[in-house]
Amino acid sequence: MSAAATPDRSVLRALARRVEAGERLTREDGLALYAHPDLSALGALANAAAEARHGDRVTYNVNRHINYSNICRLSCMFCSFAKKLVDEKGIGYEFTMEQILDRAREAAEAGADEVHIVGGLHPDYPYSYYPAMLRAIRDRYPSLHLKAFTAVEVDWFAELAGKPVEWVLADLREAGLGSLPGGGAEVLSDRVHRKIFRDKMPPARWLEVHGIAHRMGIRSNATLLYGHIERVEEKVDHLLALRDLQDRHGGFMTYIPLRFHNEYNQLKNIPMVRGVHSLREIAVGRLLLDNVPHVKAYWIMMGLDTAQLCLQYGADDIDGTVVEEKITHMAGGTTPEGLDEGFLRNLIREAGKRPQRRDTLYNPVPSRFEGTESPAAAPA
Ligand code: V47
Repeated sequence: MSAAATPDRSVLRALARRVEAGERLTREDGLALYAHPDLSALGALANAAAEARHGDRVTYNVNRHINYSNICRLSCMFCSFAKKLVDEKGIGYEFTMEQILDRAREAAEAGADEVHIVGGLHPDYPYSYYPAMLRAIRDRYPSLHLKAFTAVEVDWFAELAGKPVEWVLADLREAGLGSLPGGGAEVLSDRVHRKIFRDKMPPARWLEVHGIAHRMGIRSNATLLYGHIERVEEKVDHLLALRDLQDRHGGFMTYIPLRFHNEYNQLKNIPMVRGVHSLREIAVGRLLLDNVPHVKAYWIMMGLDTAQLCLQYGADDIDGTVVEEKITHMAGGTTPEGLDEGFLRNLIREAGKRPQRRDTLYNPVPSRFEGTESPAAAPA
C-alpha cells in the first residue's frame, strides 16, 4: 500500500470522539471524511451515529411512483427522462387523468400509504392541471399521502399561476399535497448548475422553495445527484447548505444521495460510480447532516446489493415498493422497477437490521409480516 493510501486512523478516531460528544463537524471534517481511505471504519462511525438515533431499525414504505409526464421544457445534461414531444412509442408521454387515477387506485388497492408524483416541466399544461390532479386522487383515495412535485415543479407552477410560491404551496396543500419529495437539487453549486443544468432554476432557489415549505409546516426531503462532474468540495458545501437550512426550520425528513445513471443522456461518457462510492456518500451524509433524522439508500438507483450494504454504513431507510419508475430506468437503470414488501423486509433483515414499515412522515405502520418472520436473519 502506498503512503498516500495508508489509513490515518487517528483522524477518524478524533472525529469519532467529537461525533460521540455531539460536536458538529466542520467543512474541513467533511473534506477529511470524503478523503479518508479506511471506508469500513468510516462506515462503522456512520452506522454508530445511525444506531444512536434509530437503534437497529430500518424503515421502508409501501408506495407507488406516478411520473405523470416526461414532456419538459428543460434540457438538463444528466437527464434521460425529459422529452420534448409525445411520440408513438411512448418514449415522450403524457398520462391521461384516467391513467393517473388508475395508478392511484392500484396503489390504494395494494394497501400503499403514499404516491410519489413527479414529472417534467410541461410547457403547455395550465397551472390548474396540478391541483386538479391532486384533488382527484385525494377525493377518491383519501388514505394515500400525496408526496408530490419537486421544488423545480413548484417554482414553475408559481410562474404559470403568476403567484408567489407560498400561494402555490397553500393551494396545493388545500388540494391534498402532503409533502414535497427531494428531487431537483442535483448539486447545490453554481458551477455545476452552469455546466449541466443551466436552464433549471438555480441552487439558491431550490433552497428557498424548501425553506418556504418548511416555514409553512410542509415537510420535505433533500437529494444530491453524485457521480458526474461534481467536486468533493461542492458535495460538502451542498450538505452544509442543507444543514444550515435545517437549523432554521427543521423541515427535512430525509437525505437521499442519488447515483447518476449515464445512458441516453448528454453525460454518457462519464462512467457510472460503483458501490464503494455510494457507501461513502451515505456515510458522509449521515455524519455531516447531524440534524436530518433519516438517510435513505434509494435501492432503485444504488442497486439492491449496494443499498443493502448502505444499511451498515449509516442509512436507516431503504425507500419503498415503488412499482413503476421511469427516471432511472430511462437512464439505463437495471434494478427491478418495484419490489414487494416481504422482499424489502428480507433485504433489511439480511443486513442485520430490524424492518419497520412507515408512512411518508415516518410514523410506524403495522405490517402484515410482523410476527410471521423467524427471529434469525432472513434466508441467504
Ligand atoms: O430530481 C435525473 C435525478 C431525481 C438522473 O424524496 C437522475 O423520497 C440519476 O428525487 N441518473 C428524481 N438520477 C428522484 C428523486 C427521489 C427518488 C426517490 C425518493 C425521493 C424522495 C426522491 O432523479 C431528479 C434528479 O435529481 N435524476 N436524471 C440520472 N440520469
